[in-house]
Amino acid sequence: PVQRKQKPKASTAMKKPTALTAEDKALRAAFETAYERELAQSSHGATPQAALHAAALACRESLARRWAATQAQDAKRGDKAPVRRVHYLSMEFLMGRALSNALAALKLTDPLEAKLAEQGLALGDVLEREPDAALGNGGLGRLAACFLDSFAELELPSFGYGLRYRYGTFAQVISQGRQMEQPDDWTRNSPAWELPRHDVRFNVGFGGRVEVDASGVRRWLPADTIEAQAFDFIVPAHHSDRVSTLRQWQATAAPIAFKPFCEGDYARAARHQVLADALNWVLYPDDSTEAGRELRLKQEAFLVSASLQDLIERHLREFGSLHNLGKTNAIHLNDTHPALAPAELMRLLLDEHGLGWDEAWKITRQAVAYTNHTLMPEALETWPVRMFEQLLPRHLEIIYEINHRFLEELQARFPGDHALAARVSLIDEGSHGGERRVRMASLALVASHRVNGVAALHSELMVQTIFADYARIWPDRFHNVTNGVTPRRWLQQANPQLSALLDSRIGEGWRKDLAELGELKALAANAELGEEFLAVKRANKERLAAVIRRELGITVNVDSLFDIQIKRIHEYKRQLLNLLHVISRYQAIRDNPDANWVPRTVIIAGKAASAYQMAKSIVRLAHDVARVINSDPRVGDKLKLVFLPNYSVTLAESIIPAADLSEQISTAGTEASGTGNMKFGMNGAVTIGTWDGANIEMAEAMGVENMFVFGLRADAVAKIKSLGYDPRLYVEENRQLKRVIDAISAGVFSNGDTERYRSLVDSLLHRDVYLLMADFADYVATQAKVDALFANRTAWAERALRNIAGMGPFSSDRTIAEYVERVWSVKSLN
Ligand code: NBG
Repeated sequence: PVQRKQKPKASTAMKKPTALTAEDKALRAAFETAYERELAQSSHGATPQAALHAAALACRESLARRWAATQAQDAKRGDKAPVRRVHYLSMEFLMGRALSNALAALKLTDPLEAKLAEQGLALGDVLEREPDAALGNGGLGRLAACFLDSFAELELPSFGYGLRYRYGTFAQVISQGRQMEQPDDWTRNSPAWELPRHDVRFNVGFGGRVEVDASGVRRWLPADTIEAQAFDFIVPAHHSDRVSTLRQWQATAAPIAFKPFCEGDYARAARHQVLADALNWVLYPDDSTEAGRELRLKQEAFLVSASLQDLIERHLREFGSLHNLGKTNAIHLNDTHPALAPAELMRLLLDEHGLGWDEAWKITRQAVAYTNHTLMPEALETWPVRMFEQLLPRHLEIIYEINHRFLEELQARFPGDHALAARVSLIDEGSHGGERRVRMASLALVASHRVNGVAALHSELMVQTIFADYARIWPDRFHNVTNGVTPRRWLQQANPQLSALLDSRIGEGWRKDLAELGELKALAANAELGEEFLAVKRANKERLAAVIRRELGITVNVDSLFDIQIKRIHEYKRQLLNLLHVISRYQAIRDNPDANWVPRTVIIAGKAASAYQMAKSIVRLAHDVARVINSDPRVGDKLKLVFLPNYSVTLAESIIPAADLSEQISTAGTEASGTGNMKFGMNGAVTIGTWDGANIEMAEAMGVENMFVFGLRADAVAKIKSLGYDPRLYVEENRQLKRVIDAISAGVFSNGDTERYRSLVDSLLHRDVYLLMADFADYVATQAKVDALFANRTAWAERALRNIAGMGPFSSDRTIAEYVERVWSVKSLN
């Protein structure tokens, strides 16, 4: 049961010992036994690594029991349940660490700490050893991980489905200011979190041909089959015994071929093994290159096929028939990566289970829904028809048939509009001289009963731009569900001191229902609370400063304003604009070192996709600028620039609680939502941001006067571009900006090397696709307002508290509740 809020009078946060139920005690005892049993198997005794392993296995045992109970409950729901079982298909799940979350959910943190103390170990040292499961690139993958947390919390019958990559997203190493990528061998030392399901295996076919028998029935004869085996990652709820599941598929190697082996042809004997292994090797660190595209398509097909076979098997076990599959199951496509799902579902229903086209299509349309996560047109996946012919010939036939029926319907509704048909067809006919390609977004759109964007502005622009034609065809299909993040990980666990402070003022209810943060609004002007908030913030900043010192040997002033931008490095996110501001501030400080500067520490972290040269150049510039500024004695601690390498979920958990200022400065209309913005907000950072993505809804929720908003809005951006944007005009007009650009060009930060940033500067001066030049002046002026507010402690604290107070709507629990209401409930089918 959740503790309702009780408001202590005292201003100090008191830790109440929570009463243990009989069940809690039993769980504790089971945990301790399991922990000791596992630890006894360590060859080196109670090392932190062994303790981590034992604790993870002991937690897993309890979670496995909860898992079985959850499944048993769900299996009994029958086909009258108002909410369908959700199958969330995603190529990325950015889970981070799991142990501390599991301990918190199971209320086992204290018992483990006590056990460890007996062994002379500290909990922190043990938790530190867990590697991040970094099976995602950025926001999209982390969102999926937050959703699993909310699935459990909201007791939603569900499965997340992904691939069990052997290597997560690459490890970023900085060498002489440059990013290098190294494989991230996350399973090597990982505690045995996952439950291997030896009995859950499915075959997935590739290649071959389609045969038609005498009665006209089509049969796919794949050339290769690879077996998928399930590994479950169990995610506990915090306020009930329910769990959710991330089921990840691993390609298991078929045995060696015996004949070639006997003939001494080992390569051929092991061909299947290499094929299988390669499927699982790597999460693509890069969403923009052509490299390995065939393997990527295979990965997508593998994920989709294994997951849907699993779904069908479960469904048949529960109901014995497929006719109600769409009414009892939702299949959610996290972006277009799993968009093969409707084609594969059709194939399974038609070819393997003998349904007719109309019934199979009806079921598919009921089940499938799709979320779009970006407006960048280059991110809309397409695959050469040729590749489909080779790898997935039966799927291609089905896609042709879906397309044929769709275009016929279209012809009836919009007679003669051939241009429309060509634009929306599932097949791009290669009209621009290219090869014919399958458009995955079109497949997702045609097959889905609901399609959504991830923030209000994004959903609006989605139907006005990339999906305008489809929105005209099916206006009711499109809607919005604004993203959210799990407050368990991002506030409760990342920031225990702030959490305790919140408990002391508004009670503990926010831990279950984040909307209760709204109660803080009435207290925001309370000076005493403000001071306590600042003390918590300072402690968090000290911790981060220690990380910076350890990682980089840089000492930062914890009383300076911590100004932080952490996210994938991308031109549209405009880390470069941030750097331009830093350079300009540096120049101003050098001009006038004795002025009353508000000291600042600018912190950046993020990975650049390995083939994305411009992003890598921005990483390098950050290092070059940091080297010059940080070693300039005239600057001292008035300004420091820090690039923290190898950004990860875990690093974010220590950075975010320490932030004063959150940089959310994408060109308006480009950031679909953003979720970092929300994590910062709930940790009491003030946002400087553009009118973009979820920044807008955050501003509205907290009162726009509490955010530092700057820059052109999306409509102005579109207008300026249509009128013919010339970045040079802005540079000519603005001395400060010109001086910044000139310094980069002249090699001030590159030891006199005037070539290093030539193409970066050229692109700013001649194209500036993301309008940095146009937004620079307003950005710098707004940063000056930030300084002024920060100089006033009480005013700053009040502002930060108002930010927290406004963050209630940005829990992923609210997001998932909306998906249930609008997409996954049975009612949404009508
Ligand atoms: C990202 C967007 C973010 C958004 C997350 C989660 C992709 C393709 N998209 O703005 O860039 O917050 O998705 O929806 O990674």
